[in-house]
Amino acid sequence: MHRFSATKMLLEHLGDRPVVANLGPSTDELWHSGDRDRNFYTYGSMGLCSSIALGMALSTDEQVISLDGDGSLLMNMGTIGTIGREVPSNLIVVVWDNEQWAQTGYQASHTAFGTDLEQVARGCGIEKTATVRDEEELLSVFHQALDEEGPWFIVAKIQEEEYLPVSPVEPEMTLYRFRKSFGD
Ligand SMILES: Cc1ncc(C[n+]2csc(CCOP(=O)(O)OP(=O)(O)O)c2C)c(N)n1
Ligand SMILES: [Mg+2]
Repeated sequence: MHRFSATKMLLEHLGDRPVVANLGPSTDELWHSGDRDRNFYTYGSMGLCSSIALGMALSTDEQVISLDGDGSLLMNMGTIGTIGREVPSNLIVVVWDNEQWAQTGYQASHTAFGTDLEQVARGCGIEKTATVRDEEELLSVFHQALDEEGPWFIVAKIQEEEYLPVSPVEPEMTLYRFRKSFGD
């Protein structure tokens, strides 16, 4: 499974729901899949994608989707514990797990050596979890996540492919329009 194709697929099915993307290629590929007011790009903020999505989920009744990365989550694994503690029923975390810190030179991450982020989530009390390896499985569990209360934690195993151009995201502007999309 490739992240860009899978991101496009998820965007086609998630309607108007807010999406937070991990820094680097996850953000670039979300932008290339379709820039929208409700995309929140986390350039530079390694490890904070699911933390930001958690804060949003606790502040709105809408379902919030986090498109995180294995390396970033490994760096801030406490986020998973906090999700397990707060149990936000409207949070869906998808982890693009390429078993690498890809953007900085494809260094193998812990998930290439046996760390199982789904089991970490379960150990933190998150009951709705899955690990998927192709788009069909991902779409099936994603629909379940949209239909059933969460929090959901879905590890999507992916293979890296050539990067798309860096998206021309201007952080202040995207933050402004993202906030505005929630109304007053
Ligand atoms: C605090 C901090 N440390 C290091 C970096 C450099 N850095 C940027 S992206 C990245 C790798 C992120 O890995 P992952 O979340 O798995 O995403 P991938 O690149 O594999 O898509 C690193 C180490 C950073 N931006 N911030
Ligand atoms: Mg990675």
